[in-house]
Amino acid sequence: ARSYEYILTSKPKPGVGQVTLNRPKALNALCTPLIVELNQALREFNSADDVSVIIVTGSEKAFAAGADIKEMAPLTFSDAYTKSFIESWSDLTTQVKKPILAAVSGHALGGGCELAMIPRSSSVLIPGAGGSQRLTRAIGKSKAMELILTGKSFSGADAEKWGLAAKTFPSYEALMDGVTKTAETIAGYSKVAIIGAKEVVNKSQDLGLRDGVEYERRVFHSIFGSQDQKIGMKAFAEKKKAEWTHQ
Ligand code: CO8
Repeated sequence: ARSYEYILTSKPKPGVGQVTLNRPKALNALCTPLIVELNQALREFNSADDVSVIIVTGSEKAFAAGADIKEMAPLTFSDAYTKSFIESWSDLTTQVKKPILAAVSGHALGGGCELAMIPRSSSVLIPGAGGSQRLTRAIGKSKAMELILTGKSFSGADAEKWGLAAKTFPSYEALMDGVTKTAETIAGYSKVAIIGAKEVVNKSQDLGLRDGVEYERRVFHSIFGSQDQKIGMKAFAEKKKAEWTHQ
């Protein structure tokens, strides 16, 4: 495996790739080189034949304490604007077709929370990595407005209650165990199907209902062009376990 400065990569289970943010001294603050490495690792897992699903996690103490305030402090408008500061973050969400599970423990602040959605506005900034758009779609306008304007922190239990997080766990060990099991379940399916499923769910965020349903149907139709559709349906009829070719 390639060696990185700010992240670690591993394959904890068959079909599962994991990126662990590893900048403990800064509580995983998201400096630009970290985002570049994260992009690189995600791109590699995205194209790796032996990976179906990706876990992104931090440490027990911090998922990520937000954008790197020390990097941003001296930044001028012209630097930020002309060098498209933050734009590399978009790669994270647009270029990865395989499902990503965020395993979040400890601080997930500002850009760290934006990364996990895949807010805390503190005293200086507004969300810059899509948080105002994604959070509002995820939990509704009034709750998002309250959180973004007050910069109030919230717990994992709140995140689950609002539908921002899929699940909460009582401890860090339970979190990592639970997320790995979920990843294994996903990795047990055909890669063609899970990538299609992620694509159609994400489309629901951009399209109106009628277009979204049509889009889903087109992707559904296209699945009939895969080997795994034949394999899966034949296995069902024969009451056997499907042996996916991921083709
Ligand atoms: N950036 C840079 N360094 C950080 C950051 C950060 N966001 N957070 C923590 N650190 C550093 C500290 O400076 C400290 O370094 P050092 O030891 O060299 O002084 C080290 O990490 C440990 O931090 P603390 O000593 O403060 O640890 P505590 O346990 O006392 O406190 C907290 C933990 C509560 C997380 C505290 O560190 C904190 O409040 N951090 C800032 C959190 C924050 O405001 N985050 C939002 C940043 S702005 C943002 O993300 C907006 C999104 C913009 C768009 C996204 C694209 C980038």
